[in-house]
Amino acid sequence: MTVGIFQRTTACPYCYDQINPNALAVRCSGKAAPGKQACGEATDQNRVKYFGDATPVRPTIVDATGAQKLSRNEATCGLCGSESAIRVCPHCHSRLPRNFDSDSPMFGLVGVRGSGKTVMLAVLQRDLYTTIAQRFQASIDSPGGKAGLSSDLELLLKGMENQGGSLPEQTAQKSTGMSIPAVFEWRYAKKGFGNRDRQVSTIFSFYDSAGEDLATEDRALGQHYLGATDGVIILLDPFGFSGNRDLAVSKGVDPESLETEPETVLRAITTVLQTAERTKKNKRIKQPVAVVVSKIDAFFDDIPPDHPVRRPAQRLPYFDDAESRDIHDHVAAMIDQWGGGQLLRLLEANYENYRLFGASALGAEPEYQQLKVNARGLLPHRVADPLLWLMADRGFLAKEG
Ligand SMILES: Nc1nc2c(ncn2[C@@H]2O[C@H](COP(=O)(O)OP(=O)(O)O)[C@@H](O)[C@H]2O)c(=O)[nH]1
Ligand SMILES: [Mg+2]
Ligand SMILES: [Zn+2]
Ligand SMILES: [Zn+2]
Repeated sequence: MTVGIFQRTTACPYCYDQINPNALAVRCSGKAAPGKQACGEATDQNRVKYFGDATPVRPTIVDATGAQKLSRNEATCGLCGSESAIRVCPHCHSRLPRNFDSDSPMFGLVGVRGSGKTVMLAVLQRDLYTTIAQRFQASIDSPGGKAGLSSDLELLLKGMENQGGSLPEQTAQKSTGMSIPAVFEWRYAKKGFGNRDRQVSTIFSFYDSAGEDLATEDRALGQHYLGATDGVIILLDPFGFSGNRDLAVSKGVDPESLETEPETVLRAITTVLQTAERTKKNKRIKQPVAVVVSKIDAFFDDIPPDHPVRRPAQRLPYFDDAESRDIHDHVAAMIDQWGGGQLLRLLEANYENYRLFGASALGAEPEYQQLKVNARGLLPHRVADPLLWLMADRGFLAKEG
């Protein structure tokens, strides 16, 4: 028996469980039929179980036996008669974007504690809504509303932008469940044959892990997350390389954040990815992996000013692959110089499709111990490049060069 298109499953961008986009749960809209009392809002046990979220919401629609009605589009509430097209994940009850289907790729972000994930995500979120949306004439928004990580990131960004901007505190390891990831839907008109536009859409989901979730024994969540992704962004802390250790300490970087070397982190992530993908012996990991050296601003002095690693990102509505390969080569040389030759060989041996990037969320060095943004303010540098590469790699964005 072949599995038809209607049975195809894909990961929920919120809980990463496999779900069938043609059999989703539906939340009552509360627009009751005449003469009926609309369903009220109450704590949803699935939301509590998955995210510890007790926000009152209307119930999901059930049939006469009490089982959730599963639908491709809409359903009628048996209790209040309201028709609803509010599609939610049958497991975690998160609202799914209208265009959610089995082709929606999922991208993830991982990195060890202190590598700059939280700062990067906060800046990337703003970049997506502003410069990136403009550059690609795209409409980018957050379909689930701005709950969870999305709203946290917005607050953190504000804190960084304020006078005497403060950097986020260390992201806490979740004791139970996970926090709600930041989910984005990106829609735009893609130039088709004969210059005819076609509306295309993709969804991506970023989960801000505490880092040690992925690089230690407790790998279950990491496994679940990376098993669902179609591409991964790995953040590497340049200060973690043996050759930069003294420099980092002299700058006042927290020595605790330098304990795990990038190579150790990559080894752990590689194991998680191999397990998640069930990579066969002597085969390489298939997911495209963008390996990003964060905090590249701290090394700007070592890079010629006219080199693409230091030049601001393009404003043209396509991904410049030639420039990106140029950056890749330069970053590889820098990593090698910092004592990371082994890491480069690890990448080459285990990944079918990877690309190196240099990015900086802050753009200028902070006061590391005081957790203060540089007095020049936030100057993000190439934070969207890895995501754009992943999208271009899937043919979702135009690629040139
Ligand atoms: N120089 C520089 N330092 C950064 C940058 N981003 C983060 N950092 C430093 O790295 C620390 C940890 O960042 P954070 O985002 O909390 O890391 P996370 O643990 O991976 O979430 C910050 O407090 C900063 O000191 C950057 O773009 N440039
Ligand atoms: Mg963090
Ligand atoms: Zn879900
Ligand atoms: Zn109802």
